[in-house]
Order: sequence, then structure tokens, then C-alpha cells
Amino acid sequence: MKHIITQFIKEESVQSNEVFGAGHIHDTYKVETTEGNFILQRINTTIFKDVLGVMQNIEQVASHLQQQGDYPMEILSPCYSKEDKSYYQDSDDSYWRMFPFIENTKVYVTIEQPEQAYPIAYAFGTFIGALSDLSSEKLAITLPDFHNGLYRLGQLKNAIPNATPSRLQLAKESLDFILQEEAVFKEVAVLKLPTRIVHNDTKADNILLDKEHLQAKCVIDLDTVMPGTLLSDFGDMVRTCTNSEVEDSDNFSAITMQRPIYEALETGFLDALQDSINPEERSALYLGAKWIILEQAVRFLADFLNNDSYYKTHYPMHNLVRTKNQIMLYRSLIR
Ligand code: GN1
Ligand code: MG
Repeated sequence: MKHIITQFIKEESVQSNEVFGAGHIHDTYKVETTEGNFILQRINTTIFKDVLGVMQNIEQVASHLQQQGDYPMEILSPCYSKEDKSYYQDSDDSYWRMFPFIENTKVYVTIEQPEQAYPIAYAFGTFIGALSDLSSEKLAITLPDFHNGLYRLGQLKNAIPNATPSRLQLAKESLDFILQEEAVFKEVAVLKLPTRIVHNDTKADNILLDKEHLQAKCVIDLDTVMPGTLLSDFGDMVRTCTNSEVEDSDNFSAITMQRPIYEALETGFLDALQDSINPEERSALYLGAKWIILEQAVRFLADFLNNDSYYKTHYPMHNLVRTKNQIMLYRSLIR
């Protein structure tokens, strides 16, 4: 790995590297050097085929936020290689990138108090608001139909004929539930909402919080920043912040959608976006939560039927457990 790190950092400065974080997509490492610490990532090119598009999007977003002058958080900006690129293509065709490590931060994977949720929603709202004057044509669509519920449902249905009989049997109950609720995706598809540049992966742990003051310090994971709607960003926050259990938990009976946290998310998001959110967006926020939780169940279940080709899994039933977890959360939300 040293020859990769030294594309970005002088060899004599490099001290150590170790596996880092809990992402489902890339391989992530923390690199310690005498010039400070860094995050190194091997980009998953099976999923992100247009690496250049992804990195150009991140560069554009970073420079747009920098130009604002009064953006209130730190900005995630990539490091540049010896070749002055924001990524490095190795001889085996792997792609790598580095970011400065943002120190003295923590993330929440589950949230217990509304006071913990508010800054997360306020931060994502601020981020979206700050990008409202960046023209969406400037960004590459690196993952087409990323949050297109009907398309995701189609992927799930397409996975059925190719699934092994045993996986199909195990999936049956979840599949039936999803098909019973599929109208949610049609409801979303007919909404006429403005297209905005949004984050598209607003998991609680994509906000780095100041370790001491617990204020949001940086919005991270900009891979999916693309045109979309506000609703999916609100929905993904509800999905990850209100769940009393982590997404990987099989303690299904303990899963509840914590309503005070939902309310804090709504308040934080609206406080940050008050000048720009329109009444149609505002009144559809709850539908956004239903949409994204159900869509995530669809995505995990499709991957289970496809023998786990997309998400990193740690045991054979992992994607099925995640699916059931999301369904429990969805049930609690609509209750
Ligand atoms: C993936 O970046 P990461 O691992 O946090 C996925 C999200 C899912 C999430 C589920 C590019 O996010 O869309 O919501 O897993 N990212 C991509 O936890 O598919
Ligand atoms: Mg992500």
C-alpha cells in the first residue's frame, strides 16, 4: 500500500495505516503521517464505474462551498497526487483517493436524544442550502436512478427468477410485505418537486460532530451528491437516526421509530432550509421517510437474492437481517 500512499504523501512522512470505518462500499484506511492524518480509500469501481465523474463532482462541491466564504462547517476536499489528480489509478486498475483526516470528531450510529438529532438535520439542511446555487447540470449522474424507488423495485423483481430456492424461501415474508406496500414508490414518482443538488446518503454517521461540543463539524461521503429531491435526504436521516437499533441489528422486537427524534430532524432540517423549502416539499417529508426506508429494504433484499454482490456482508443472512430490520422500522413509522 505504501506505493499508493506515496502518490499523495512524501515517503519519509508516512508512519502507519490501518483499516478504518464501517462503510458498505469502499475499502477505507486511516493513514498516519508526520504531516497529519489522512483517510485513504480504494474506490469500489464495480459500483462507481465513473471514478472521474465522482471525483469531479466532489471537487466541484468542495470548491463551491469554499467560494461561499460563510459556509459554517469544514469542507471535505480531496488531496492531490503527484500527478495533480484527486485520485490515483494503480497498475492493477484499482483507483485510490485521499482526504485529510478531520480530527477530534465522533459520529453517532444510533441516536437516543432529540438533541443529538437536531444538529445532524441542521447540517444536512445547511449543506443542501449551500448547494442551491450550483447548477445541477454541472454534476455528473454517477449512479443513474440511485433513488428511484420504482427502478429499485424492478431490480428486486428481476432478482427473483435467478435467486436460489432457499434464499427465495427465506425472503418470502419480506418480499410479500414489500409488494403489499409498493404503492409508496408510485406516490413518490408522481410528485412534482423541484430538482436540487442533494447529498443522497444522509446517514447519521455521515456527519462528523465535534467530539466535545457535539456540534456538526463536517458533512462527509460526497460520492452520491447529485441532482435529486429534498425528500430522499430527509428520508435517509429518518431511516438512520430514528431507528432505536443499528441497521445491522437482528433484535427486531426492539426496533422502534423514535418519534421525538423524527420531530427533531424535521425541526432541524426546516430551520436550515426555511428560506428555500417549498410547501409541496414540506408536506411530503413524511412520504420521503416511508419511501427511503422501504427502498432500503428493497435494496438489501434484492442484494440478498443476488447472493450479496453489492453490499459488504459479514455472514450469509446479513442482507436478510438488514431487510427485516428496515421493515420493522417502516412498520413502526407508519404506526
Ligand atoms: C451504502 O456509503 P455507505 O456504505 O454508507 C449505500 C447507501 C445505503 C447504505 C446503507 C453508494 O452507503 O445508498 O443507503 O449503504 N451507498 C451506495 O447503509 O450504494
Ligand atoms: Mg455512502
